[in-house]
Amino acid sequence: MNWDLRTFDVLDSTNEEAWRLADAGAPEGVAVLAKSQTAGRGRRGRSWESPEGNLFLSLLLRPAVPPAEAAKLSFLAAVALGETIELAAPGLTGRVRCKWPNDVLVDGAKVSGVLLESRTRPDGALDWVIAGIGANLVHKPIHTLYPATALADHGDIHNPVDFAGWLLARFGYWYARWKTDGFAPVREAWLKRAHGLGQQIVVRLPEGELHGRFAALDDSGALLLELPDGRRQAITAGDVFPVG
Ligand code: BT5
Repeated sequence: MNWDLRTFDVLDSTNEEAWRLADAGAPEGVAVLAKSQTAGRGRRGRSWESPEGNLFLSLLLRPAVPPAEAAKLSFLAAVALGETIELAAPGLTGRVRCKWPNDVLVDGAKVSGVLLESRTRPDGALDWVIAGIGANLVHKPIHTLYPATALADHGDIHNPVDFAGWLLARFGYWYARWKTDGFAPVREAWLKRAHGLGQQIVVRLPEGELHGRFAALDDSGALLLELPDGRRQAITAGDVFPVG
């Protein structure tokens, strides 16, 4: 992939800028990097703390796949992020995990999140997908849904431009692989880093909580939760927490 990296000092949100560019017809490979964001966002209307020093990067992609396939790109982004963190901070090797569906953890605390947004055409075909990636290089928020960390807490100081370059290379590798070989190798790489696999978890959904064992990740990217009665339920969206 030949990335076209566009850098900004301040943006509302790199996803928002990538969205504007996509709607104006920008091609696949445009990457938007900002030093800070004034309206960084997470999933379901949540906000993403975005002070200068951290990474805020959004990738515009136009893969020729159905929308359900493109939804799996959050796993690809998490794998690429995990590898980039270990490249940037070799001392963290083995301590970087992927948390379903879209987070990367260091020593069990959230260092990074991925927000996928996409648009379909009136005929249902995918028009574009944006992979928005936030990584706490220097700063971490205090009051969060899930404990947070930053690479600097572990003694690893990196600037966002260098980190973005490494991440684009790893994402580009996995994106090419995904286009030729599909989701299976991405799924396998993600599972090697999966946080909580085989363990008891709580899944928080808008309509309530489900308790069970994180049994597997299926071919669609859904988390298979083994309920106390032994049935398996596929979870396609939600927030996962350890029990206790
Ligand atoms: C995510 O959402 O984890 C996706 C975050 C994606 C952010 C990137 S930055 C570049 C691009 N441009 C954007 O506007 N967004 C993307 P979610 O799983 O919903 O997690 C959001 C929750 O994480 C918040 O409700 C907070 O509790 C917590 N949080 C907020 N800022 C955080 C941070 N910097 N580090 C760790 N946790 C944070």
